[in-house]
Amino acid sequence: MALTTNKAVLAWIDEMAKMTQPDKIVWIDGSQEQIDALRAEACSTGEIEQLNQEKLPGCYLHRTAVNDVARVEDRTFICCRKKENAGPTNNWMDPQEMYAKLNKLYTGAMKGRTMYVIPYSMGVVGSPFAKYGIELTDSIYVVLNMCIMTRVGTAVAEKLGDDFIKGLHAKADIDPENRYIVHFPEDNTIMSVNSGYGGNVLLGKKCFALRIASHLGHEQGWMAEHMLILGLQNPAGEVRYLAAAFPSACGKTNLAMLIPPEAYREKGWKVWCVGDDIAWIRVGEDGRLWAMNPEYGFFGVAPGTNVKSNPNALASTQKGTIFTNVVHNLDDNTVWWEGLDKNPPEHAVDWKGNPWNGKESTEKGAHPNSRFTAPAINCPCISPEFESPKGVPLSAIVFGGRRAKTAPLVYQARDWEHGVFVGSIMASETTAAAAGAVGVVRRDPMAMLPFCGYHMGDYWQHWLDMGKKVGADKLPKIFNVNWFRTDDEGHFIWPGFGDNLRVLEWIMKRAFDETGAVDTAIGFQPKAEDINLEGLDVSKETVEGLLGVDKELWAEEAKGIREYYAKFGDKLPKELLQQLDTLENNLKK
Ligand code: GTP
Ligand code: SPV
Ligand code: MN
Repeated sequence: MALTTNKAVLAWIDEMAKMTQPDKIVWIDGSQEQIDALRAEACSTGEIEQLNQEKLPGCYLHRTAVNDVARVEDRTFICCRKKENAGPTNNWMDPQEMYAKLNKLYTGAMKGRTMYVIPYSMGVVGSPFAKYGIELTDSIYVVLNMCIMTRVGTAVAEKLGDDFIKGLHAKADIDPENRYIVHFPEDNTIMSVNSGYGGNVLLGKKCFALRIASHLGHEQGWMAEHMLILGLQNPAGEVRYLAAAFPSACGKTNLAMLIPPEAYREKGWKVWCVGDDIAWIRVGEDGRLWAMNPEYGFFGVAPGTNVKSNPNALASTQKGTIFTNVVHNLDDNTVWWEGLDKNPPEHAVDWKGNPWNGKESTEKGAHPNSRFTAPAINCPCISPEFESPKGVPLSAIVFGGRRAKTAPLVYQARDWEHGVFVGSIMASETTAAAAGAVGVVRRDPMAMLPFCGYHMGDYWQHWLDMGKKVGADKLPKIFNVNWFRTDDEGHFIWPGFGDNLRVLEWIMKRAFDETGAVDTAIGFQPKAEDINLEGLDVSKETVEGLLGVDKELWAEEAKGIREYYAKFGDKLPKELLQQLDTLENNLKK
């Protein structure tokens, strides 16, 4: 039975059903009974497998098709009416042409199948900042994931207005040649076909909460960003908040749930996780920038997650979690992935569904982009502000990427404008989170290259405009970090993970004018002795090296930035070009 009487909603569902021709339409009410029934049905068809319910209650395993394991950026489109509004960083096609193309792929795609209608909310249901959507899908896996990642069901259906975001997903034949992830920002519509992988099919996440939402934010004066949000509690008991943008698989989940080194814990330092992937940022009543996490769960990278690197993430996955493309340990019906421990199972099934012996195989058992979908409330350090509708006030914004060389451990932008420049010139090595080559350095402004739903030049201007609106005295301070510098043998020099708190401490002190800095060619930097190394086997000289700015490498970098900026033509804000001139002049000094 339909959960709403909203005519616009019902008419759209009717239209989509006529095209896709499902046997049945089922509304998702969010009840535990319905979730249990869907889990049972998906287990009976092999779509998911129930794991050891004593060790991992409510946990399930799923494997995607082997050709369908990551976001597909070259098949992701922004279809606004004017090509120029999508900009040089997005794929574009004329909306009418794209609708016609998709229509063919969707026609009859749900024959013999069930269409599930998922009413979901991004943000706390009923809060002024929540936005609602409906995802239509023929995948129970998608339904179960959406029930973890977003707030789903009857309460949302009651709130649906005519401005709800429409999402249609059909697995079709999982045909990579006909896979499309398409956004029509002017129609509040998302269409995804021929995939079953997370970022391509959980339409509330990257499609809505970033691509569609960034477009809405541009029109309405707020921001949707690819950022974690955390609260840093200091020994005085104060909690100060920051948001950080790192590209996919570059450490957001890990930083958001960080456990401080022992010497810090003893003094009372603690990190509270508000969000690990997406931040919606607005000007609050006090005139400051406030960030809220529109999601309800974590879709986190499994490999590398262990009791040492991220115990809070691991704890989050011990109940009510769906694992995708990890190793199935047949001995005790649990899961495993590279980097979980040094004890891979011998009797196991790998992510492709083949028998796998972890002691003998030279092949990876879990896909490098294998993931867990875990309820946020499972996280031991989830912030008391997680369900606060207005979010938390930001004292700092941090950008960062994965750079073997060039980018130092940390530096601070001189002011907001410089900070926007610092975000715009971000570059990072590509990871397994997107299909294609891994380890190639590319520009990824604000970690939004794959997620900005409009012209990147307009997006940078929007950042500058937000800064003017808030004003210097109330703006968060902007920083850049890099945990990934390597030595000549390719090993990471900085220990990372929990020890990143040592850098966050400096960042927050700077944000509150509690410590000094050195003015360098690229911005403000700490002296090596300003980074607390208590209890850490890293020398001051090593930190000096990590903070070092190689002027030759940076001059090369500046050249690359100038070439990159040229792509944006008239839409490149002149302030950013001036910042680039300043950088080049500083490097010559
Ligand atoms: P998305 O979910 O794709 O947006 O990724 P994310 O930014 O949340 O990245 P995540 O925290 O899942 O980390 C991705 C990979 O980077 C994992 O394999 C981590 O083990 C590794 N990683 C995270 N933080 C650090 C760090 O401080 N140092 C090093 N060397 N590796 C890290
Ligand atoms: C990312 O790729 O940045 C992710 C995973 O967070 S996905 O949901 O696939 O986009
Ligand atoms: Mn992400």
